[in-house]
Amino acid sequence: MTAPADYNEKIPNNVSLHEDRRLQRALESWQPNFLQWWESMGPALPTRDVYLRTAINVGREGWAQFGHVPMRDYRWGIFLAERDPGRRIGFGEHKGEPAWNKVPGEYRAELRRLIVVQGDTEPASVEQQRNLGATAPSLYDLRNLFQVNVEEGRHLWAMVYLLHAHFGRDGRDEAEELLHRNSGSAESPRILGAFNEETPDWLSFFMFTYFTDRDGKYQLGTLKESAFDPLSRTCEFMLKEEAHHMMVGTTGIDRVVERTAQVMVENDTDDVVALGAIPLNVIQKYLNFHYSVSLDLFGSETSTNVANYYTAGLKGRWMEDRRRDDHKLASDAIMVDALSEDGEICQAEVAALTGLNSDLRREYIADCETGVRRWNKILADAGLPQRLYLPHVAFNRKVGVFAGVEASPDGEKLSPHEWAQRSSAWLPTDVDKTYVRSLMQPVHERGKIAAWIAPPRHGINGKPFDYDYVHLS
Ligand code: BYC
Repeated sequence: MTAPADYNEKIPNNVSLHEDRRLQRALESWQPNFLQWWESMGPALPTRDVYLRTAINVGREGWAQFGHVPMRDYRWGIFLAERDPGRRIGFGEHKGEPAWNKVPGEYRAELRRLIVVQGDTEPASVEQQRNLGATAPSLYDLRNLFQVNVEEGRHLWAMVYLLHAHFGRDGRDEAEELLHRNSGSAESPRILGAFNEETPDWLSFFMFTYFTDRDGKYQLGTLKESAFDPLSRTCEFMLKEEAHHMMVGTTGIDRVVERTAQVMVENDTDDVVALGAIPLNVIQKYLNFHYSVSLDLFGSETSTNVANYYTAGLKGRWMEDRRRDDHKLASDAIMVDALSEDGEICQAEVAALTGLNSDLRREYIADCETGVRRWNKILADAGLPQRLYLPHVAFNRKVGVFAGVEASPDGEKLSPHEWAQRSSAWLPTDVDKTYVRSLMQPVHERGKIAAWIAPPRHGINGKPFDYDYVHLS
């Protein structure tokens, strides 16, 4: 059984932290550094309090409590999903053996690496979103931004707990480093590419929460399968929080598309620039950018790292227990994206183990398509013929087999010269970005909303749209 959440402690937790004084002291000495980081790199807009959800236990029902809280007093805690004492490893060469509660010496470096990479993305996203509060389209959206931010902060705590509890001095050093690397920094950038990009406007924010947070969902889904039970339980609970981030992205883009469609129909024009909405081709360009940098987050099409992670039992597949195979994959094959000898985009058969990044990316792509269908339904319902689409997997890639080639969103291979001439039709230009930014005038008045986005269908936790979600200071 998991201990009930203890809220009397300095660090709320359900891991009986008080029973391990050394660990508790180590985490309590990391806490002021975290708070200092939050003050200097977290949300810049000054607020008195925000209507936030706080995790209070991990049970199926009632795990969250809602209320107005000053953000600096948010109770970032350590919560692991309930322990199943009989859990067995579901894949790899240790399949069928009891799950591990301690890190096996031979896998220490790999596990630490996975936890550090995961941990690094969490504060990175908070840094990327630091200045968005100043241009929020409504108090509802402002509140959602801050909710995402505090939960990414909690996810950092989740990874730091694992590092402190299971990796000794190296783990503590890594936990410090997580606060020292910064998104976009020239000297010490965040580890993965997408987390060094800017999130300068709310269209980018919604695209980020749709496409990049969704990579988080899939990566956490594979780590939830891990033989290392504390990592598995941590990720399981993080996934519950992640669902809200998905909702913010999906409905955020819904509402942008809805407003654009409305302005197009009312004025019988595609050119909505003078009318204060975001043109569909600009929405498509932002989509192209965020989707392609998020595809990079899955690593190379073939990777011995991922084969080793799987065989060792550290990182499984999405929905591992629903797969109908031997969960070892030693003699299986898989088709992956590739370049032929003459450089054409094609498919190649590789060992299933080395192709696991491709397997996960494929699951992710299928999920991304559901969003596009939703947005196209909004356009169809408005009576418009235009449609959004996901660009080809080779488009604008910086990691993996397509990093060395240029391709159009249709998957046509281009010479560097053609790419230079045509890419401004597919990726946001300075003009597009300047226009989108010009729309980002803050609407911090209760019940009001900016003109470039439709209001949401529902408020948060049963509250209406015009609820006082945020009190500014
Ligand atoms: N940028 O063998 P390869 C989230 C590195 S998002 C820069 O193909 P592998 C969130 C790679 O590390 C989820 N470098 O890669 C979302 C390796 O370097 P080393 C985050 C990259 O290991 C929104 C080398 O290239 N979690 O939670 O099979 C808001 C060779 O690559 C990139 C995870 O990613 C890149 N894009 O797989 C908040 C889960 N891609 O080790 C939060 C943990 C690869 O040779 N991470 N490299 O120095 C992993 O499972 C794997 O490390 C990766 C890559 C999936 C990232």
